[in-house]
Amino acid sequence: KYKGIIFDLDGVITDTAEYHYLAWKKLADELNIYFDRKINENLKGVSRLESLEIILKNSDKVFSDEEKHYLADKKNDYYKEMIKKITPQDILPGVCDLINNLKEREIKIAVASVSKNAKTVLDNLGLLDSFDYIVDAEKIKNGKPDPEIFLNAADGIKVEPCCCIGIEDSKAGIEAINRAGMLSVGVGNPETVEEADIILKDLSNPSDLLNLI
Ligand code: G16
Ligand code: MG
Repeated sequence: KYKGIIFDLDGVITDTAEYHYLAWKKLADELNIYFDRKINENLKGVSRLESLEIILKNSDKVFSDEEKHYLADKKNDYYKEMIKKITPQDILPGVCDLINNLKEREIKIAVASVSKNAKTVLDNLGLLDSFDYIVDAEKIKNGKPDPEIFLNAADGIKVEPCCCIGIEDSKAGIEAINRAGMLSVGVGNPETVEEADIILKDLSNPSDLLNLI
């Protein structure tokens, strides 16, 4: 039934979700703004500027657009420094097996990430040429939870949305997959992905997913 699988990047293929958290935490600490892992769950899958807006809700100060761009750039500098160290060893357990199995079965695979750093991360992981299609911030107008990014990915691999499975670790991402009319698979924090059709701890056992196809 399913002919295409669309992977989120941060938190699904590799643990860059942790680096995003650490970079935001560093910025928030510098600004003396309260920020913790619970708040961070709402930032997953959300664009850089929207993430900053969520963090600034815990500050009484008013920031101009110019200041907001400066702060977002600063967070990105911290993040870019962290992702320099990424190597193929940072691919999460089971992901390579899964990719190889899907290719053998001629299932199309895509990446859907709103990150402007997606291609750099995939390149450092050695996965830039492993996918049939990649959609990142450049190709879309609306971020998750809008379904646009997943619909763009389905179009890119030429599979009807109803024949696609989307895999996500974020609340916004699961909503985007559901709204795109795809089967949603949530990994990671079960509360964050509670709206998913299927919830897995991680992808370390590829047959969890292969059994759905
Ligand atoms: C990712 C992360 C988000 C991040 C966003 C933008 O989305 O989950 O936390 O804010 O990208 O990233 P950047 O600042 O690098 O453009 P996704 O869709 O890969 O989960
Ligand atoms: Mg993610």
